[in-house]
Amino acid sequence: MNTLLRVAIQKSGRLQEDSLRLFKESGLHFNNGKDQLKAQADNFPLELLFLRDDDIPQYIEDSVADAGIIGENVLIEKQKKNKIIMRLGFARCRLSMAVPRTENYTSTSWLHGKNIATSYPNLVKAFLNEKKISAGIHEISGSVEIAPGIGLADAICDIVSSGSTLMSNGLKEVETVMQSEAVLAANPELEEHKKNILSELIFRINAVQKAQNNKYILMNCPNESIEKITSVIPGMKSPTIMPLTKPGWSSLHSVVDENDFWKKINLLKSFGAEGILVIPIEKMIA
Ligand code: PRT
Ligand code: ZN
Repeated sequence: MNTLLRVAIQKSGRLQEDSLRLFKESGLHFNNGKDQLKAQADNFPLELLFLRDDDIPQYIEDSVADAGIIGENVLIEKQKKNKIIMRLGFARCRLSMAVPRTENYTSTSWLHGKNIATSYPNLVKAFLNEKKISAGIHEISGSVEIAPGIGLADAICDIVSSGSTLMSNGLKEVETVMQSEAVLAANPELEEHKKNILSELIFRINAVQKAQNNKYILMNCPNESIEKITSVIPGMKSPTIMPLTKPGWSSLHSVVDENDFWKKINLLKSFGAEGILVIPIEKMIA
């Protein structure tokens, strides 16, 4: 019986660094370098397999890998027996339709009867069906953005991040087909002991993600403001309050969500808080 959870990650490319960082932050340690085919953690029952991202859904379906990290765009395009376990928040991008800048595009009906070059034929087909558009799909595996320029297609459907690739190829983005980010996917029928390892991994990734979205915050405040400040930053249960040697003042410690941090800072200052320190949290378990 293989007692290791086998997790496939991209061998090289945009997903690799963040995937490895996620395992590292979750406390997993790998001895062998990433140049090999696989790497076994020496402090957790998990083995990494380094593969091309496009192959990962098939390997998961075939149980060669139990789980994997891939772009949602690839996962959905491949239509394999994979279940999304959690979104990972990196490699954010969108799959978009683009046409030559000079075209007068006003709605999806422009696409009717046109030829669309893409590496994502299934996703494009689904989009066209939903919009009730009949168009040709020309599948190509790379450099999709040059297709209109060389007369291969009228439009393209490709991954866009900053939009600069489209711009430098004389194209404009006209429709978003899907938003994507890296996801952890798994075979839906894992054996019990592998499910348990996956659960432990998910628990750790959650703790890391939660920590990244929160900051530890310390400040000095007049005692009469403690109640008001607590209502703004209640922390995980309630803030820690410690008296300062200066009479009438306390040190207040709490946790604040990164996203509304700046909004709250001004409020805290208006309540008389001083010497505010904000510190990153490494792991957070509620
Ligand atoms: O070799 P392998 O097959 O494993 O890798 P790959 O070349 O197929 O994939 P890779 O590493 O390029 O991308 C892996 C995943 O990263 C994709 O499936 C997406 O989920 C995600 N991702 C995020 C991106 C981008 N951002 C991105 N910008 N994938 C590709 N691009 C490309 C895009 O294809 C286009 O050529 O970047 C260009 C557009 O970028 P902008 O910034 O100019 O708009
Ligand atoms: Zn690929």
